[in-house]
Amino acid sequence: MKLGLGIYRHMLNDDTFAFAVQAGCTHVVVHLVDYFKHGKANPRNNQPTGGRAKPWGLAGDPDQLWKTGELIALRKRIEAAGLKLEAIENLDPAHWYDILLDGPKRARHIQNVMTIVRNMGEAGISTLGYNFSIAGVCGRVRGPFARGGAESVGMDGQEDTPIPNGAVWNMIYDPGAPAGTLPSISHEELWGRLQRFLEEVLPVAEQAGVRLAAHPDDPPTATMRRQPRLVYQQAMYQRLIDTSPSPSNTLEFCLGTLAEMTEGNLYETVDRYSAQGRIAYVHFRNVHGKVPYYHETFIDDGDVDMLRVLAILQRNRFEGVLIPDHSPQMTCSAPWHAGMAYTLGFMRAALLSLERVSRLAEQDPVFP
Ligand SMILES: [Mn+2]
Repeated sequence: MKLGLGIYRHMLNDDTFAFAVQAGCTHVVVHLVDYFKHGKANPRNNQPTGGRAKPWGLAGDPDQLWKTGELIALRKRIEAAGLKLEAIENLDPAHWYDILLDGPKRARHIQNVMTIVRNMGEAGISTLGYNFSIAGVCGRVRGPFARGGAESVGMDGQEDTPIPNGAVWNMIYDPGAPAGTLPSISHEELWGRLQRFLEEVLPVAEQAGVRLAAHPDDPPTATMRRQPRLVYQQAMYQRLIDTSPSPSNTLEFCLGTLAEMTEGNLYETVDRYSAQGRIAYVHFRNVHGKVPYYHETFIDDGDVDMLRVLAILQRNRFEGVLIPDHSPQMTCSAPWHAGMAYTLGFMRAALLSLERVSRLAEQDPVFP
């Protein structure tokens, strides 16, 4: 298994790359969507926290798709810093909102995603994380919930505020949209939209050598803002896998989100999906509680035995990248960096000790 860091768009610079190398990372996952643009709900020195129903900000330019040349330039900058670019995480709502909404621009948006996937393949970037969600990440509260009063995020009850027209995935794609809110749809309707999307895009992805990696719904409630969620229980990932046997149909396996779900045994779930070889990369995060009442914790301080999770992944020969998902903000002048460094140090020690134990066990059959 390999250690990586997820980097937000506004932090894609040499200082962040150096920070990743210093913390023992060999890989990075990058966000090209700027979640922090014109949004008052998201402080730029934290994960995008949003509010219960406050948008993260404005989506990008609908006519500016990520081009092969700029993707190659980014990959080379990252490689020059001594790292590998493992994945791009999340599509820009501006490029694909009518796929999620089944709107009039759907055909063009399918072409957009195909173009992005082809450009990624040409640029040598093999994984695209996505989140097939209408409401996106929302319904969350922020507070001193983690050990020692560290600021973290969580949920404090169901969120049913409807989504205004012109917004999807918790970002605004059309600031001039008429007043009103998005009508609710059924779970089956949303599954149908995902299935059509995968049927159309997976063949192109396969040909381009790119994996699409699906994040589960975060927070994983059955509905959010009166819209259905797709993967809000651990067993529901199987339906997504079973949608297509394509090797490009993979998972962005978010342990924190899976742990927030109300049903299932997380260790069995990690075993089940890692044994199928469909995990593209892992979001490594710990939480306390379940939806709709949970909060994010320090990596060693939540409900999940993260060492046991790693041991299961190793047993099933998962060889991909693990990145810290979010960490509580630590009390110092660099709260995000300190939280990440703490998580990465924990992960690095855990991976080294797993490796050591398996080597010792090979040398000495009675060990430990
Ligand atoms: Mn995640």
